[in-house]
Amino acid sequence: MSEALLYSFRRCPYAMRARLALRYCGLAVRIIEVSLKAKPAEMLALSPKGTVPVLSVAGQVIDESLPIMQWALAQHDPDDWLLQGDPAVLALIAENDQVFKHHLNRYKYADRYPEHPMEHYRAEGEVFLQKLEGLLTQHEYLLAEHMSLADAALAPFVRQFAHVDREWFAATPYRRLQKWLQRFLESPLFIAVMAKP
Ligand SMILES: N[C@@H](CCC(=O)N[C@@H](CS)C(=O)NCC(=O)O)C(=O)O
Repeated sequence: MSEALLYSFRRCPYAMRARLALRYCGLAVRIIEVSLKAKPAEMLALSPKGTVPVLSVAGQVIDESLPIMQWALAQHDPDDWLLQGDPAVLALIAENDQVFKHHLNRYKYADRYPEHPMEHYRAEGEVFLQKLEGLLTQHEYLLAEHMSLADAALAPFVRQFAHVDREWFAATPYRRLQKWLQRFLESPLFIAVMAKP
């Protein structure tokens, strides 16, 4: 197989989750850090829509983060991140991507959405945090006793939400979620994918 390339942006949560899965599966991938203000022509030639991450491997281009993760796990999934195809994994990721992400954007950039105060958007996003806290009362990780695709796909977004106001997040009653996030942030996998190029 020719060298796999990932066009990435270090702080983008979608690119983060793609890097997590690619590193976890153990395939050698060259990461190309791009400037979102000046995207490389080679990346746009592969994927004109201009979002990161973009994976180019063996003549194939995958330009959405979740399919990149699924491609990686199809190559190698030593710790059963796919949870043997449990549909709860994709359902939780869909809720994250379609609902929680929407509230996260409004909370993070509340000044751009002056129809409501920041607390309003935060409370909307908090509904999902409550759901995750409930899941963590059942298992050590979101859907199992070990990390899965769901944890890797959601954690970069929960991290962003928590970091908008760290003191607020630390003061919430979501003790299990706080511990889950902390464990993720301190994991060798996350630290490795966040290393500066
Ligand atoms: N649905 C896409 C979303 C990717 C996305 O929106 N990435 C952002 C960065 S976090 C981006 O590239 N935005 C284009 C830009 O800012 O020009 C995926 O899952 O890969």
